[in-house]
Amino acid sequence: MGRKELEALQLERMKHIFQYCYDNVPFYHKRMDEAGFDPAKIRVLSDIEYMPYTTKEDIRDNYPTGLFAVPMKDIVRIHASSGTTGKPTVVGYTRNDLNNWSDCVARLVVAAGATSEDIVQISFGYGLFTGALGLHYGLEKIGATVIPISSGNTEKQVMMLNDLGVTALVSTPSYALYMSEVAREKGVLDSLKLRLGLFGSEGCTPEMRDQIEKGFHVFATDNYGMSELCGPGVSGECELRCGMHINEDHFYPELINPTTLQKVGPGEVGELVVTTLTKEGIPMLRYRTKDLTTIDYEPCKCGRTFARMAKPMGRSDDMLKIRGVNVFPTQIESVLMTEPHVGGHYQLIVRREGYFDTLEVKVELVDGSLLENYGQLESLQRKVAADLKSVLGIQAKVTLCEPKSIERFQGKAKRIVDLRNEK
Ligand code: DLL
Repeated sequence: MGRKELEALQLERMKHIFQYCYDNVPFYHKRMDEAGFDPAKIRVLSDIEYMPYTTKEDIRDNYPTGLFAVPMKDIVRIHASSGTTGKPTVVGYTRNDLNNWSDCVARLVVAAGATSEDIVQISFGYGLFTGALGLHYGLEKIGATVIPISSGNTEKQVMMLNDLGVTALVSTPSYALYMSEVAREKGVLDSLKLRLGLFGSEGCTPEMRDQIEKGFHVFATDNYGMSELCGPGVSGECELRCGMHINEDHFYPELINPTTLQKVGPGEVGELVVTTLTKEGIPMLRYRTKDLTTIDYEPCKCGRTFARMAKPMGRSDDMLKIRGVNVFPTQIESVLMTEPHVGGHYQLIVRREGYFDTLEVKVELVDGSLLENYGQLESLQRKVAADLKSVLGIQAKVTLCEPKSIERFQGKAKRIVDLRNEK
């Protein structure tokens, strides 16, 4: 679809969803009245800018189902995101929502190279998390063979990959890396038929992706989403891997400066704000995702015309402020992954010592015997610290650890340990 035609469709859907929210969700009704926003007066797409943003706090304040636009009898599925603090974010889907959701995911997995011939192992946790069932229905829709193994029991995961000739893997990138280590230990790495990785749900720098591809001999693709917007299915990479195509007929994206809340200029990094154009269960109007990215509206060389968002460089609330300097974990990951002597597992520990914030970067060595060679160890440590300093602008303590000494995760990796508020 050309941009003009797409924008006409977006406008039609935008008018509908704003009116629908005004009529069916008391929270939005009040918000629009307070802002003097009349949904009947939307004429052009940019009229959306008169509508206030919706935030995670708004969802929390209306816990559990206050933002639902339909009665529970029309909701056919509930999911929830765990959330690090307080109550989970509960989301509900109507029958139409589930259909649209699987369409969106189906598009993304096809763009990434999946086909009906693929045997796909889904190693996301099944349950309230949207990742597993989201990919599950999208992949079934394209006729792939789905193995709903869920996460955990990594040795069994590897056995199934091998025994069933699995060709595509769905997981977080960090879990894929861990699985590849176990596959190597079990001696099955070379007999696997795995060719495609459909990874998502957490950040993965291109450098980390290289490590996974080397570990598993797969073509690794990335897809993005969040529970509040449906789950996976918002955007994903095609085989050219030059940004994640946003399903713009269902999700209207904007980018804002998270501090000034103003729209950012073309090509600039901003916080992604999304309006769901078709969701019935729990529509989101101008939802602040907190994810920082850029958007490219040029059609892709693959032929798809949807805008492409860059891999999120981090979340605005994931950013570490250390001695006044903004540090993104992705910057650290990029530095670490280009050093061949260190592995893909790392941890960032932030402490307060006196009035000073300190950052310790713990990373595993590929070869543990280096720990016995003090000279080499020290020079590697100095090199990594210098590379980090030149990228971050601050000094970090680098601790090189034995292989397999850093905790592994079977879902999203928790790499930041911020001890600053602990006694
Ligand atoms: O993680 C949905 C999902 C599942 C997406 C499976 C893709 C695959 P939540 O648990 O609500 O939903 O977490 C959403 O995870 O705001 C991002 O910060 C982060 N995130 C998701 N996908 C990516 C990605 C799912 N590809 C939050 N790259 C989002 C970087 C990602 N971060």
